[in-house]
Amino acid sequence: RNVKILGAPTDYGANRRGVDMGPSAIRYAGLADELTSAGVSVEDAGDLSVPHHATHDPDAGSDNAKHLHEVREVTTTLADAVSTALADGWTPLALGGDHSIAIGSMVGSARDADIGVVWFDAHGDYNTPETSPSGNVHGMPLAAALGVGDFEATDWANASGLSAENVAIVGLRDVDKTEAAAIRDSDITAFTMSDIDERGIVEVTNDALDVATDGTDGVHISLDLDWLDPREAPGVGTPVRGGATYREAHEAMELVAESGAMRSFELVEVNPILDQHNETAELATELAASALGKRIL
Ligand code: DIR
Ligand code: MN
Ligand code: MN
Ligand code: MN
Repeated sequence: RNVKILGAPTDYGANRRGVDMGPSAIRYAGLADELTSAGVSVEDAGDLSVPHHATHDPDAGSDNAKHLHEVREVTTTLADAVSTALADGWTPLALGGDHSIAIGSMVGSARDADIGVVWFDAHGDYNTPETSPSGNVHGMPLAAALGVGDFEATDWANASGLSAENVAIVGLRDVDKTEAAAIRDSDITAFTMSDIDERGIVEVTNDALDVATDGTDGVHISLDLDWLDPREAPGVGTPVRGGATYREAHEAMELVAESGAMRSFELVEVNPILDQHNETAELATELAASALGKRIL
């Protein structure tokens, strides 16, 4: 496999600063070497250009969807980079940045293909501007890509080759009230932490991969590091207790690799400012290696 690293150093979708340093933190943790040792050939395309905080238009967004104008710029840039990388035979690996970058990953990945998505996250990320209690777009990327609610009118945010029947969320444990109802009413398949407790990570991950591969050309894997328990991944903006363990996370990523279905990939929400000794970025690089085929023996 050939992997193209695309840095997306943005925090416009998040509730706090610092997540824009995620790409640097993940590179510093040794991502390229880790992937090379996993037998993957890697090219780092550097960071995409992201609107500068000092120069963006503060009036361009609204309280319902903060910095939506900047998110749109990042989305368009990343979507083009992802679809070009795919056309050139690469597996794109986007480094966030907050989870709003997933809009660009999905739009790009689904431009010339039907895709599924497996979304590893504590959160549903299915808010819309009208349901979001925070106005932060990192809580909305699945709704944006699927064209739900207000996002029906934002063509740039809709992933053409993606439908809700092929989306599986894994590890839910912190969902807003209206968002929970919307997820239940949608065609998304959602596996909560309780499902993992009851059925185990292997069954749940394989079910999620079945949902995402059913009738599609490939799968976008979105890994929000807050999927893991904060004991393993403290450097995230919205930590929630009771997340996936270190071993569960590796096992899930190994199953992703075994499925052979990965089309595109992203690591998001690593915030080194909130971290100690860059451990969340180090964990992200390890998990990326497992998802791309690294094995113990
Ligand atoms: C919350 C937090 N549901 C929101 N979302 C996060 O702002 O919509 N997603 N942190 O990863
Ligand atoms: Mn602003
Ligand atoms: Mn998320
Ligand atoms: Mn999250």
